[in-house]
Amino acid sequence: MIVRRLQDILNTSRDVQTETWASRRLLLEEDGMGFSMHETTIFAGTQTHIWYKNHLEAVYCVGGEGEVELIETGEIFKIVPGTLYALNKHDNHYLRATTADLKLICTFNPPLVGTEVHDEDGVYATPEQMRTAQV
Ligand code: 9YT
Repeated sequence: MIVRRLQDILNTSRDVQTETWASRRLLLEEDGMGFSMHETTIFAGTQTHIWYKNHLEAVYCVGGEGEVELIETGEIFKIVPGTLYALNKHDNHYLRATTADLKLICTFNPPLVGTEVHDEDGVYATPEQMRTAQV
């Protein structure tokens, strides 16, 4: 059994930060679960372009306030605690935290390998690309 606490991974390679978010990667591919699970904070007042062409992601909001805008249709979905959204169609979108940091629990299939961050199109590299190129 794996038992891991947030405090154990802060300031390690499992603690990945960009200008708009911090992702604490509690489970990764190497843990062998078939998915990864992260505690993610989206910083208030920011917008992130996301397009997971190589992954499915489900996101459950546990704090804060924000919205997802689907780029193809312009639809906007409010995200508050208790909201789940699943990117079952590899949806191209903007994620915004509005008045307060958004606190999210995120799962990825296939699991992230480690230090993935979005490329210029909002995409995370495939596990194979991560392993071979060390993106
Ligand atoms: C919701 C979302 O995709 N935010 C960006 C960070 C990502 N969740 C991650 O790598 O943990």
